[in-house]
Amino acid sequence: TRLCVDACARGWHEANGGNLSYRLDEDDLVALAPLLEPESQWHGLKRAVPELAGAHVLMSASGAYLSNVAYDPSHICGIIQLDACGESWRACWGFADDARPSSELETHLAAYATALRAGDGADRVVYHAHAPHVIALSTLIEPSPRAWTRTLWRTMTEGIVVFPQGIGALPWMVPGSPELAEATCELMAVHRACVWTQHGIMARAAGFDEAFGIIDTVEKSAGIHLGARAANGGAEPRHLVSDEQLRAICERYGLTPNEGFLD
Ligand code: 2HA
Ligand code: ZN
Repeated sequence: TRLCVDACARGWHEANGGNLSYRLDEDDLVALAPLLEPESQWHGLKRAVPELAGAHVLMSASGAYLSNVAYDPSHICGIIQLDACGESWRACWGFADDARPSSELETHLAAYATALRAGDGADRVVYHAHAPHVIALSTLIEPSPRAWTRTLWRTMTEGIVVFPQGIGALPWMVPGSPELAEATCELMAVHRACVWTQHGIMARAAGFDEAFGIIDTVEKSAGIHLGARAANGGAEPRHLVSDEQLRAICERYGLTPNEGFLD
């Protein structure tokens, strides 16, 4: 709820833009057991996620306004359970009045599967936001992980501290499509966040604060870059953090940066 309120106040979720999910842990399941009433009907997934066999996931609903989460949680989101093979899901709580999980459900599930395969099993939150400066910058720079990572790392010192593995970036793709899910997950095996050109950004993290924090840092540095560029007549700003300085930050804070993005 806190994340949704903060993110909506920042203008990241116009209308039904964006979506959010949380993979429940054992303690959550014990606490919520009295509330869970599985429906009998199972729904097949286009792409199976065997890594998530039997998992329960809280997911925002299709068409739901995230700004309403605090007032009307059982319509705005719901909990699904995956079957023992990770091939289909059924609703266990919420999704009142025939609401359905977000169109990005398969992207979220694939992101959890990717995190588990990458050894980041602690990642329990996947979050997608229509962050305006990210979208604006995506109309100016090429959709490559290297271009995005270097632009942001060199604009604001904190960038490499928050996302030392860099960020992913994809060219424009149809929202909610299996192609977008597939391409996002490939990049999110390495990066915790992935930019969707002219659309927004998706992140995976251990908790809600971390997921919000990654997107907030990317969004803030994208905004600073745009402002600096505009103040410089549209040209690339002249005084950016150097590769030597980026390495010095990593040394000081014991970070292992993605070497492919340093010169
Ligand atoms: O929830 O943001 O990408 C609507 C969307 C789809
Ligand atoms: Zn979106």
